[in-house]
Amino acid sequence: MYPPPPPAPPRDFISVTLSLGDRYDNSKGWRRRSCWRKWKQLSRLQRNLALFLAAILVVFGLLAYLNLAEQWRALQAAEQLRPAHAPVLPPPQKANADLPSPQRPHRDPHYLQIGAPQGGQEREGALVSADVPRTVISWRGAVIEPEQGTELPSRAAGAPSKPPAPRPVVQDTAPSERQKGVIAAFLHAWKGYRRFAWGRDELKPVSRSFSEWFGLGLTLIDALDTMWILGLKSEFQEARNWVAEKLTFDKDVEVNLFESTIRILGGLLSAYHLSGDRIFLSKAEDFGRRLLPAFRTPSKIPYSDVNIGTGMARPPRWTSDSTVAEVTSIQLEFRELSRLTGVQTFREAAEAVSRHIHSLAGKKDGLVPMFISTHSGLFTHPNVFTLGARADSYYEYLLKQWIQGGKKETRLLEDYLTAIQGVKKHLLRRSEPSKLTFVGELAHGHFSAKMDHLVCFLPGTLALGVHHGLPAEHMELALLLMETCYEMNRQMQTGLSPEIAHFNLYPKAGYQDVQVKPSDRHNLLRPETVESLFYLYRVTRDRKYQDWGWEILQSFNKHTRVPSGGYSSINNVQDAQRPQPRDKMESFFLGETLKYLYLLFSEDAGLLSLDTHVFNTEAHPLPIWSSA
Ligand code: DMJ
Repeated sequence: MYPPPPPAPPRDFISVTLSLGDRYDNSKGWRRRSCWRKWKQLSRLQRNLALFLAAILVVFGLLAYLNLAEQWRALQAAEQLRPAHAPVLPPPQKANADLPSPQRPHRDPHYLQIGAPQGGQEREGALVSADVPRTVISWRGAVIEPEQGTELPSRAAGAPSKPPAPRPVVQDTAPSERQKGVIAAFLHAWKGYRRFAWGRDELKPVSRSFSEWFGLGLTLIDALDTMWILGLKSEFQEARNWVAEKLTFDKDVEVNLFESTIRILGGLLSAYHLSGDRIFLSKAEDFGRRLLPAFRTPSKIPYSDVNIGTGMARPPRWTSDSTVAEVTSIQLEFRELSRLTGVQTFREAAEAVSRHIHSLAGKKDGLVPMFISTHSGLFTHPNVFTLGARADSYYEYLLKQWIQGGKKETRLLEDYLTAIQGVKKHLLRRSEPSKLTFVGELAHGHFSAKMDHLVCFLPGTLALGVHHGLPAEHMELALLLMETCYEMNRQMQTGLSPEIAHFNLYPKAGYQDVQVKPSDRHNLLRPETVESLFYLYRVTRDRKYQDWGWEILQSFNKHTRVPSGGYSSINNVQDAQRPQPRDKMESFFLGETLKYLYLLFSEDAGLLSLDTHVFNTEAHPLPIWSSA
């Protein structure tokens, strides 16, 4: 006898029985009943499991659908910007085996030694070029989107015909003593760049080498118009020849859209404007085309970075957002490029951004947050407001675009006026003990008495607005802020401003108005204070502004000048004995700081008059259209 079978264990699984012999009845009623019966036979655990799996399937399905829809929208957006003509990049080539990586340009290649250009007076002692080619490496074949940075955007029907080559602009009178001081400083800086960093992005004056950021001769391009304005003809000609013979954008390199627009595009456009040499315009157009893929995003808010060889664009590595100041401070350059070339795509892409931001919610009395999503086109990290890093030139370009376009685009003026009211309402305070007016920051309703040196562009911009007919009360604020920016320099042992200042809000015995944290006490040779001094002098003709600028130039000479050539940013503005050079000369020292100093010391208000020119945020003068 067999023992009786044990009781059946509880069923923790789903069993499916295929009863092939059963009569097949395909009626809907039978199927419904059968399914229902099977469902009832399942244990509670099995039913819950099945429901859970079904829910997961629904969620995944929904996500996949949303993702597909997003990609479809992005494709349509890209389609609208896609140029009509065929790509003009050469076919892919093999990467040069000598290069450390075929994918990315290497930075700081200290092992490479380079020489000054042939034929100049600085050749003895110059290092010999290792002559490693770093040009076209290829685009990345199948890995990348097949959109090349050099595709030709279509010329919009009815685009204006090309304007005639501009008339050259130079100073007729001999330079003043102080202007000669600026020329000497420029030549000293140029000597270092020419000897140790020729054709490279930045000079490292202490180590007598160079650093690369984009690998596009950044300092040389940024300095072109300064040489023209300072009357340094042979230096300009030599640099011009480098642009004509050596500068190529056929490179697999990523550039930051904003930085390369204001420095390279702006530098080339103003060099063209001043000299009338078409090589600069043709380089500018080539470069501008390679930047356009950055605008191919779902929202048309551009990505921060774009590869000028492959046409691949992307957000920064640490976020999917772009910086508000960056996406709103490229319009002067793209609009001018459109005017000169007749290619409307440049203007349309850049203006779509400012129009979008004009109508965007999330501002506080005209003040904008610092970040914006390229995906949704909405501000992110809301309720944080500053006039410093990441927001600064948004305000500057509202005013300057309005001026550039002949004061017709009232939306820009309205946004600017509203924003200045917003600054007054939310960000202005006075410090103790000297009652300096400063611009602080607001984070979620909490005021911070912190002001970046970058904010020192504001007195100059306010004065520029007043010159163009904006309210006189803006000038009152400009005068007060100029005083503050000067004090940010004067109160330091070196006479040079720290990167960030904190202001005393309450009287404290023995405390000055300006306090500096150890992490903020560096100086990068930035231009903002002297930029504003230039505007203030043009508008008021008060010589104290020239004197203040002269003091600052002396401080640069005393604490940042490197004997073998060049100037270096420093680590500690509070230690005149040991300012600690950081071994880097930023390109804007030549592009902006020295140019504004030279113009500050000029008595000729007609030299790059504020009525005929507008300076981009890298100090490159562009014509005001009504006067072009
Ligand atoms: C420059 O590149 C420009 O002036 C920009 O607007 C801000 N940063 C530097 C100078 O400080």
